[in-house]
Amino acid sequence: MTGKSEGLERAVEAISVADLIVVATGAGMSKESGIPTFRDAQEGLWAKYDPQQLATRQGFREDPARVWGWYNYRRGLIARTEPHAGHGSVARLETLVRELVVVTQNIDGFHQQAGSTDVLELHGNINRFKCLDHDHPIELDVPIADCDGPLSPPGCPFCGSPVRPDVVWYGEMLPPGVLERAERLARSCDVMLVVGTSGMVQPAAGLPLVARSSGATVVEVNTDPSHLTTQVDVFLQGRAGIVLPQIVAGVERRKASA
Ligand code: BV8
Repeated sequence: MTGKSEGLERAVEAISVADLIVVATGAGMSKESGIPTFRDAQEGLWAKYDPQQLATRQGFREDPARVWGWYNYRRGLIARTEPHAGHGSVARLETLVRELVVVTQNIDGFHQQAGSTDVLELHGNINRFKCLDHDHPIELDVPIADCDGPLSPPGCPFCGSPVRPDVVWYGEMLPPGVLERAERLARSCDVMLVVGTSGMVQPAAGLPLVARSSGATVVEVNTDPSHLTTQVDVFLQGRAGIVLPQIVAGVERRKASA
């Protein structure tokens, strides 16, 4: 690991000459938008539940109203806030380099909202829906209910089974082709910028290691050391909303002086 300014310079240098950059983000990327991370204690009446119990098929089958109510609550949080400067910096960086793909574990859609044009959602999207039993895509508008508690999910218009969010729950496989594309990108990128992930959830947590072993420079931005930190090239300790604009400013300075 290196000192902060030395690390920042090294990251800017690697990014400035890269052909392909992958920006791999986790829940910490949206923390400064006011969205609690998975490791944060849950708030309010959800405090007594473990997200890893709620974000499961079994949890939904056991108590559809509890899980559907939790996703409705989270949809409300996301709808009431917006992407922050860090998301905007990732979108800006895309315009400064040859090719940049965002590979996110987040389901909030903030990268797209901030202007990133190539976003691979490993774990789906909270505002997309399907039915539990047959994955029928649910095109109808699913309004955010003004309640913070349990809520019964609507029935699928095709088969009647409960509607669920189109997200990847624990114990579920990632959508076909998504992991394959993510691994292809990890193997071929020149730089992987890993932002706001504890590196605990597989298979997402394996991607930085694939990138590094394939010769990429791996740069991590996190407020705290993560499960990945000992295996990255550069660790920039700090908030995404502060460090990412610093990286982009450095890349812009290099481009201006080139
Ligand atoms: C799979 C969508 C094959 C839903 C999510 C036993 C049985 C079954 C499975 C497993 C098992 N053991 C292991 C597994 C595999 C399991 C897994 O990895 N479990 C872990 C917990 C041990 N994985 C799976 O099940 C995956 N599927 O493997 O299929 C399979 C199938 C069956 C059996 C075996 C294998 C599917 C995983 C997907 C789960 N769905 N999300 C929803 O969101 O509701 S994951 C969920 O956690 C979110 O997507 C979140 O993004 C993600 C990961 O967490 P992080 O993003 O890293 O967030 P976290 O809170 O952990 O950390 C935040 C970080 O940000 C911290 O480091 C913090 O310091 C930092 N930070 C905070 N603020 C800031 C910041 N950084 C920068 N700036 C800041 N301001």
